[in-house]
Amino acid sequence: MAEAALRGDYTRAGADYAVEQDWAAYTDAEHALYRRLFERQAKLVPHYACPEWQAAIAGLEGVSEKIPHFGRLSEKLRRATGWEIVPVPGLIPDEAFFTHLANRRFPVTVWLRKPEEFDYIVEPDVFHDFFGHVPLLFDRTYADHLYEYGKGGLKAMRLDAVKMLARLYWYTIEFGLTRTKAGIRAYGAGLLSSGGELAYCVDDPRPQRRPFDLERIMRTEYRIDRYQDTYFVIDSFEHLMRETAPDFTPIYARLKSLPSFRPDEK
Ligand code: HBI
Ligand code: FE
Repeated sequence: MAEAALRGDYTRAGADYAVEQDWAAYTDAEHALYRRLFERQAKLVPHYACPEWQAAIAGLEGVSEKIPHFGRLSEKLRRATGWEIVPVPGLIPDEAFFTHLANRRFPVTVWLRKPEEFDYIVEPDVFHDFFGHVPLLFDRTYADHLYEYGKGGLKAMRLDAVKMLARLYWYTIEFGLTRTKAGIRAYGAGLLSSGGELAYCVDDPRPQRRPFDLERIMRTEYRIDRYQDTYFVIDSFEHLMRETAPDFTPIYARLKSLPSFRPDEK
């Protein structure tokens, strides 16, 4: 991980890359920017977020006015699904990331974007990580999948297959869509926290929406700097859990020698 290119303060991070959140250090201006981000998404999520995300955010008080206090959130989260939040300076190396997930800890970045990054940010900040990822950790099936994903990540490192597994994370946890009784909805954190892509991923006719297909996902490249050309749609978190239950070792072995697909490939 080229930490030099990252903006967070890694100097006080522990071996597991955990830092203190230092909630008192957030300024009123930062809380106000966070509130504006929250208010923008609050208009969109009733129409585009999956029901599980909506149910979870409704149960979290005080998270719309100020940057959430991770310690208080973790107390609630532990009681719900046994997960907790680990404050981190930003992106952390794969092994640390997978190890946290495999111990039911979700890394949440402690810093907030700058006002000029209101519409787009490259690295995940506290708004992306909290608003996009944390509510679904209150859903038992989703949380169990992420726990399995973390253990699978450590195994993928041993098998030199992290690139394929990272695509699974990208097309589910970050940019996944799900069927619901009311139609297709977003559950991916990159979608839920995005001012523009949240409506685009459901409404726009340009991107293709493919049924969840593990091997296709593992072979499909992705771009981090633009809206997705392809979304994969699960039927439910139980469906995602079932589809990713098998041992990936033989799949990695088979896919390793096959060409990948461009993000927009039909
Ligand atoms: N670190 N803080 C943080 N958040 C992530 O989502 C993250 C990471 N490090 C590695 C990583 N994601 C990817 O390698 C995985 O998605 C595979
Ligand atoms: Fe994310």
